[in-house]
Amino acid sequence: MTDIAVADEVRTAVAEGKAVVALESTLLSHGLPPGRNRKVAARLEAVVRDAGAVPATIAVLDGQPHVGLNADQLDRVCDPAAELVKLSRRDLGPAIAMGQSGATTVASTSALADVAGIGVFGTGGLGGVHLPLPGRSMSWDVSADMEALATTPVVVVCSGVKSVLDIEATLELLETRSVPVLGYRTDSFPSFYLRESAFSVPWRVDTPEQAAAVVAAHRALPGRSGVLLTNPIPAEHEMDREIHDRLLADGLRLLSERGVQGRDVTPVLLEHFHTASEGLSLDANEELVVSNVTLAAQVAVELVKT
Ligand code: PSU
Ligand code: MN
Repeated sequence: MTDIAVADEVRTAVAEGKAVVALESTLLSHGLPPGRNRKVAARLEAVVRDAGAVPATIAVLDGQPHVGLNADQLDRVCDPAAELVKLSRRDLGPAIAMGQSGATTVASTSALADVAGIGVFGTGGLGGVHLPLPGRSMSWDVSADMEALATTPVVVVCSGVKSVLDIEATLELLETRSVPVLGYRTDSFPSFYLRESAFSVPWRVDTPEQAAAVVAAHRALPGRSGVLLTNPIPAEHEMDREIHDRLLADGLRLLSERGVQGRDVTPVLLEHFHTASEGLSLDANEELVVSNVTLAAQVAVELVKT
C-alpha cells in the first residue's frame, strides 16, 4: 500500500474515534483565484474546528499523498506558481510514481480519505454526467466522482452538481450505482449557484442527526457505496436566476469555441463565471462551500455518537 502521510492530529483523531472531515484541494487550486483560495482554505478548516471536528485537507505533494496539511502545505496548494495538476482518482498512481504535486478532486480525495479512515467529506460541487457538446447525441464525459461514490463508503456533502451538467442523467447514474441521495432541508436537488433544479431528491433529511442515522443504516448494509448529502446554497447567497442562465449560456459557447474538454471543463467554466459576474459567483461559491463543510462537520460529530 502506498505510504500516505497522515497529519498527527488527524491520525490521533481517527484512532480515538473522533469526528474528522476530509476537504479537497482541487476546489482551492483550480476552482478559486489565487489569494482568495488561501482565505477560503483557512476558513474551511476553522468552521470544521468550530463544529467540534478535525479538518483534513488532502493533496499530493512531491509524489506523497497527504491527509491533513499544515499552513505551509496549504500555502503551496493555493500558490499558482506551484502549478499543481488536477488529479482524478486514476491520476494518483502516475503522480506518486513520478514525484509530482497535484490537487485532488472529489474522486481522489474520497479514495485517500477512506484509506486514512475518514468517512465524511465536505466540498462545493460534485462532478457528474456532462451534457453532449453541440452536434453530438451523447457525452462520454462522466466524472470519476460518480464511480468514487459508487465504490467508496464516504459521505460527500455538496451543493449538488453545476447546472452545466445533465442533472437528470447524473441522478439516474447515482441510482444505478446504489448511492443514496439526500436533500438537506430541501425536496429539490440543488444546482450549485441555485438552490433548486427541476429534479427532486429521493430522500429528505432535516437535521444532522437524521443524516447521520441514514449514513449509519446505509453502512450497516452490504456494499461499499457512499452517500450523497446535498445542501442548497444559503438563500442570501443564491445567484439571480437570469444572471446565472446568461453566464451559463455564454460559458457553454466559450467552451465549445475554445474546444475545451475533459478535466479542463470545470475550471474554465468556473473562471468564466467568476470573471463575467465580477466576483458575484465567487462569493456564492465560497459561502456554499463553507455551508457544506459546516454541515459535514455536524454530521461527523453525530456519526461518532452512533
Ligand atoms: N465543482 C466546483 N468546483 C470544483 C470542482 C467541482 O464547483 O473545483 C472540482 C471538484 O474537485 C470535482 C471536480 O471533483 O471538479 C470534477 O471534475 P471532473 O468533472 O473533471 O471529474
Ligand atoms: Mn469530466
